[in-house]
Amino acid sequence: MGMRSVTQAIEIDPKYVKAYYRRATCYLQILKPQSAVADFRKILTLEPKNDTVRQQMVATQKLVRKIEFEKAIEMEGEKSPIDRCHEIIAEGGCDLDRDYAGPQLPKSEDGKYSINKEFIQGMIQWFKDGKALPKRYVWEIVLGAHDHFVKEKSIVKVDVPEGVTCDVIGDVHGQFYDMLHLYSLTGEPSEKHYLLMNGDLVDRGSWSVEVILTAFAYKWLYPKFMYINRGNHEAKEMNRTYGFEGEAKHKHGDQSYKLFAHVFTTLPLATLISATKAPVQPVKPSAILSPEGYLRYFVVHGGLFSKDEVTLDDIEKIDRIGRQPGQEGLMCELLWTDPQDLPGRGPSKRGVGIAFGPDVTKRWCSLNKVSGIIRSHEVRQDGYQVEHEGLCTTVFSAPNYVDQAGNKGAFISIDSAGTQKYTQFDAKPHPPMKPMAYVQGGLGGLMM
Ligand SMILES: [Mn+2]
Repeated sequence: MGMRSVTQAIEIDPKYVKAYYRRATCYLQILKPQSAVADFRKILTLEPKNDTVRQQMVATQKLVRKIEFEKAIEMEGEKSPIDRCHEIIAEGGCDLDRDYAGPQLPKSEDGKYSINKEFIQGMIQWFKDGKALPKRYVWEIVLGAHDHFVKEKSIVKVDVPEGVTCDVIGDVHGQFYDMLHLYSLTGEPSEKHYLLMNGDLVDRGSWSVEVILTAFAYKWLYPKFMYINRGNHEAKEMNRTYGFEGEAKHKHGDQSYKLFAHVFTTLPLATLISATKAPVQPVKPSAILSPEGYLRYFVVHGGLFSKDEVTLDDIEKIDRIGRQPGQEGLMCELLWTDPQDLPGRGPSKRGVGIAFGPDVTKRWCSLNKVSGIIRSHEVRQDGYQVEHEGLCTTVFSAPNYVDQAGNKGAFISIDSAGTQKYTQFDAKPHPPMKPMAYVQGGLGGLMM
């Protein structure tokens, strides 16, 4: 039941407890905890002895207070987490633990860390053994990746030269064991093989820290072979609700979470992947090619916009660093919108952004000379789905999403002629830890 139908159910029967409960859950999911509290309270007037609901109301009230508190701190203008981490490191406040016995980052004579392939392979094994990196290494990896993200534009332009392929990966959502399986299929990033992860690496799955550290470590090592777009879950208000904040603080402390949250704002918002030679297969007369006559794809987590005239230049100019996507505007729409079958635009089923029809996609691709869009953000049973007359493809890479959707994962390989190849894969077993295990206040079960 969606928000509109539960509200109708309440109007028909104002004592319909289940409908209030369902609506409270909807409010939590669309990040309106204040409204959820009101519905919980209504249930308690009808069922004063419902302790589960009472606990959920108390946890939600705590969440509301926490959000207000954090807003107040933001107004006071806290120091940048990047500067603060550098400061703590310089003061000797984040040295390596003496008894640490895991993989070692190379260190130069002047005490600066760098990264190599052996470290990443050792780190992945270390994670598989259920172990954590020392906080210093976490910071070095996140700061190392950050230095590359801040240099990238809000839309990154990647050309695929002869002999190279670029694989586009959709949502991973903290499913570390599935991501390792996926990497075994794609291969790791290299000069012959680029990877683009299209957002929503974190939240829901309970190994989000391991997922994001692995991706960031590759970005640090191979800035020109590894690319990461921001998803709507690389954002503070989502991480607070869907587990990453709790997980990061639990594993590496408050300052580490602040660092992650800031670096998420430096992730680019979209990537334009361009072929560098003519299409090999004859393309349809209606195919849209770049000004040079090549195929090129606009890769973004959510999708297109509430208005038609948005250009690639407009996206490049978005001032993203330090900013959250919010509830409206270009950044919000890039990260949140979904395609719909009907022409035109419709309301979002999520309560944020809009839904865009096949005609909207066609007009936008023609305006920008883009051959198609590749987006993620929604589970698909086959791991991918081609819609909007071939102009809009969804790719999703979390198989058996949150341990219950039963879907396949998929990724898309693009070669130097712009040919797309889809590969599907199934879920792999993981250690016995439920999704959303780190959601604060025991609200995880409500968010599934
Ligand atoms: Mn998403």
